Amino acid sequence: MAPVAEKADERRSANVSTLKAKLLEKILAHRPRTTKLVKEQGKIVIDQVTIDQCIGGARDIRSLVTDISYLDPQEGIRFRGKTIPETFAALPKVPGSEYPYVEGFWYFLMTGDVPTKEEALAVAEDFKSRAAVPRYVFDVLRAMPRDTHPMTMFSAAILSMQRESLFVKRYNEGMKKTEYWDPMYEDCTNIMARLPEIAAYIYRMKYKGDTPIASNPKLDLGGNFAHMMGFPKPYDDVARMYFILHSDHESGNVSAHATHLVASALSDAYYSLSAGINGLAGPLHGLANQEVLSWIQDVFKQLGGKLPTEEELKKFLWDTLNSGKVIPGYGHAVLRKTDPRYTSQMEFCQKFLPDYPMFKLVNMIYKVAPDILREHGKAKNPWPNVDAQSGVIQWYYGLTEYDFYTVLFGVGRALGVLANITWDRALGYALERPKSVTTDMLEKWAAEGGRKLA
Ligand code: NMX
Ligand code: MLT
Repeated sequence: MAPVAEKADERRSANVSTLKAKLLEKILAHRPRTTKLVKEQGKIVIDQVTIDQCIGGARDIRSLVTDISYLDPQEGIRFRGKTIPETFAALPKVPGSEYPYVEGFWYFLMTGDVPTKEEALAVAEDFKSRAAVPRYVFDVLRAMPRDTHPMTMFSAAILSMQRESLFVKRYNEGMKKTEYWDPMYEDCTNIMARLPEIAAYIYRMKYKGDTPIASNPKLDLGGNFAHMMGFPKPYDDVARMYFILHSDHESGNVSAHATHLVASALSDAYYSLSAGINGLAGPLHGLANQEVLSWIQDVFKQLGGKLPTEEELKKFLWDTLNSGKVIPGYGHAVLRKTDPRYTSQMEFCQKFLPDYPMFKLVNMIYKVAPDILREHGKAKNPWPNVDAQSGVIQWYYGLTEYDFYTVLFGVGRALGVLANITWDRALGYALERPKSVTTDMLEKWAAEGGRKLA
């Protein structure tokens, strides 16, 4: 039996999507820039590496390239040059909604151009033609113990589809390097089209008595996701907002970097995204949104379900820090101000759930936590990140199974990392292979005042 992606590819072969045609145009225009940089300006120095960066997680070392998003420490993320409010304002909106088509956002991330409504709708149609999840994926999920973490299920489901890879098929047949992007794009689009149903299936199977809801192909990605999750409006808007906000955070974060690293070995998009999702599952990364909710629940539990006073909250924060734990949802490796993704969700809450006690508590934490973190004296950034706010919205709309929150992050993050690895192949980015050194070497170079560069 031919893999599902192959069949879908045949169906579409006569009808190259406008997105793919635009992408090719962009790739052809971009390639000479990369070639010139490497061939003519390749030895120009743009950074240096210190011992603390070497031991300390390569923080801030400029050694990755992406044009899909850029994270400024003060301003926050820009997707393709646009801030979050600019992005939401520019993209075509789903009828009856204030939020854009996720499919239009995919077009935007891939090409850098804001799509027209027709172009966004063409992507939505293209996604629908690719959306059928192979049956065996559900069998894989069903074979796992029900108490398996949903991120493990999500990653395994993605990996299980690896036999569908068109990149592998074309690679084995033999293709030119300049063609790599094409089957990569196909794999990435096939995956993106299927993730909402896979995520919703995990949710309904694990938490809702094994009652999956069939996809409604009339709906856009966000609307269909809300439908398959079983949540009424305005959860469709929550999904659209959430997926777009979580999509991309330049290339150095763990999920983007892991995806890029694995893809750099010419591993296909299934292997690569599964790796990225595994990175997202760590508590210092995407899992923090689940941690925030369980931590907030603890605050309520300890205080008999009522909102704490400022003093009680301060004590709770100090108790958390003094027990050796981090304040989840606070701090960031790059940002040095409140994450604009936090602000965007806060504005949503102010509009739709201003009096919700959990939102009030999140605001109280925002008021006291930065000063406490400053006094604590460790975190370089005392301000909240995206995860400090996101769970509250989910909880309000009935998604209280917080173990699932990182899967939502993962569906959104796939938009960014899949667009990135398509471009990696388009621009022929190399196998990633940094050089390691030994502790003896570091000690020797430290004693000499630095490594002597030839
Ligand atoms: N609470 C307590 N301590 C903190 C916090 C925090 N929220 N943030 C940083 N620190 C500590 C950190 O553990 C480190 O301690 P030590 O020297 O003992 O190892 C010290 O401050 C310096 O860390 P930074 O350089 O400020 O942060 P780094 O770049 O290493 O890590 C995070 C960034 C985001 C991992 C870190 O701020 C953190 O652990 N935050 C809480 C978890 C979280 O919210 N993660 C989500 C990140 C966003 N996302 O979605 O991925
Ligand atoms: C992300 O969205 O990936 C997180 O904020 C972590 C990061 O950027 O390092």
